[in-house]
Amino acid sequence: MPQVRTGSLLTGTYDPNSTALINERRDIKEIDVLRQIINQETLIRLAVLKDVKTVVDDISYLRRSVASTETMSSSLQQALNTLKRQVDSLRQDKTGAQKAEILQRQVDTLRRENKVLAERIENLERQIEINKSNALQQSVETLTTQVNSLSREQRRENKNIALNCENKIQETEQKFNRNIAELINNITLQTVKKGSKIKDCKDHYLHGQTQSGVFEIHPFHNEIQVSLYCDMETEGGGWTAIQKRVSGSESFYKTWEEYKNGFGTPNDSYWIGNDVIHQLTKGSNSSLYVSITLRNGTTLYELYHQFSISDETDNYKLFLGGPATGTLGDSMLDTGDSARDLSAMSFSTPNRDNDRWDGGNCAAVIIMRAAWCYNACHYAFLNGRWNPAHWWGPWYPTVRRGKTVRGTLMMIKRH
Ligand SMILES: [Ca+2]
Repeated sequence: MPQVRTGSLLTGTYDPNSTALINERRDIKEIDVLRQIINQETLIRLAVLKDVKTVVDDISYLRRSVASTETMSSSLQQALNTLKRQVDSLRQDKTGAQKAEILQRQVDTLRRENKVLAERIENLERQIEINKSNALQQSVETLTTQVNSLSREQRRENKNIALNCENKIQETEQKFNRNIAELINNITLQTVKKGSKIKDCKDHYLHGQTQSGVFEIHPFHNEIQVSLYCDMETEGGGWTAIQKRVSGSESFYKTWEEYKNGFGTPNDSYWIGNDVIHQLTKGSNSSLYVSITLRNGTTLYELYHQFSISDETDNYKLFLGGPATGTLGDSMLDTGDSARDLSAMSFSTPNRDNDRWDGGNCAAVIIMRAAWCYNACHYAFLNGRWNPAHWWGPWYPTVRRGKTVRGTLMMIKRH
């Protein structure tokens, strides 16, 4: 650094050409140069100071950073140590696993207990359901018992009602029947009074005739009057006898015309006539009652529920229907021999052969010799010759020979 001379400027006089002045001037220049140098140095120093300060600041910062880093490092170290200790502790401490295992076992135990509890809950729920069901069942049984009890009571009540109804119905029916009977009697009486004809024995019976005997009927609803025997006692009464034999006084060896119109006497023996039988049985259902009184006093009978004959143009064909009931047995309808069954057979007389026997006329041969609805020929035949030797099969096989017969009766009654 240059030396500065400061004394000359403050002392002497001013002489621009003096050596002193010249020296002064030279010194000023030097001072200026110095000043410039100083200024430059100052600037440099300032710059250096600034740099130094920056460096110092940097150092300070670095120091703080180092300190901070050290602090952090220390903290990290501490944390690491802690972790190490924890790791060691974890490594050395087996109880963790054991605790885990214990915890696992506890968890398992709890699970099992939960399962047991769940099962218990389920059982309890089932028991509740069962109890509910039992309660319902008991309720249903109780209700059923009550219903049954009510039903029994209702049935008893219904039975009583039914009995009462039945009694009332019976009473009503009886009253109705009585009224009807009275009405019929009144009508019959009025009919008789008006001159209308009684057509059969049932009319007489309904008119109040209850004693059997000979009556007169008007089967054709006109003036033609027929006398005949009415049975008012057998099977409810009202039976119209179409054939009656009590002795051998009347021969039944008759012609077609005689059987058509009838013959004999109502007090003894007779045939009512085929036209009358047809008239009485057409258009309504009738029953046929046959009886044979034997010489020993026994009377046998057979009742056929259905009976009628057609008219003359159809040869008075017989229609017979069951059921057949009685003590004679059936020897007309279903004999077991189709050549002897008589239903659907036409009427034959000694002078008119309508039978199914190709060998001749059943009504003309010596053991019959009387009219009948023959097939080829018969097991039942009530018009046979009274000569005991010549009447075969009045009612075979129950009554085989005419010699055992005391009397016969054929009666009809409309339903
Ligand atoms: Ca023949």
